[in-house]
Amino acid sequence: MATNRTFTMIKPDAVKNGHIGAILEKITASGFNIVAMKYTQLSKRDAEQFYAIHSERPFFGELVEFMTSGPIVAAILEKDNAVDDFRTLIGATNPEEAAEGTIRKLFATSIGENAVHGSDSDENAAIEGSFHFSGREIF
Ligand code: RTP
Ligand code: MG
Repeated sequence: MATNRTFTMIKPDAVKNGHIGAILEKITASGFNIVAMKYTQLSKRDAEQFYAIHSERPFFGELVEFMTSGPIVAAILEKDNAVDDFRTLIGATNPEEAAEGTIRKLFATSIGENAVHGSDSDENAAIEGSFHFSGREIF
């Protein structure tokens, strides 16, 4: 995957709360192009693998339970400086600390249930994108 891409998930809380449309609107209005997208649900194994880096953290069990609790929207997004610009658009992990107008400020409910995921590096964007999409699903 080229370095002008990032990977995102609209998490189960935002899906349940009916925010898919509003979040996608904000993403595209901010200049991101959707190059892959699917509506799916993570298995326990998927979530444990996806978040393996956090496996020793105290919140890992909760995180896996939450991320498997309902459907998500997974997508690959394209834009110049995609990883950093998307992290700016989503805001801080804890919505109480997220800047005004960010997706987490608008739609997240807590530090655990925080509406969206955004890759934290070009390398992880590529790994996470390939975790969810085959080459034929990326346009
Ligand atoms: P993400 O990976 O989902 O984009 O979030 P992030 O980089 O802002 O935060 P990260 O440190 O990677 O944490 C991953 C996800 O774990 C949950 N979390 N819960 N209860 C807690 O203290 C806590 N801390 C993190 C959040 O869902 C966070 O997005
Ligand atoms: Mg992260």
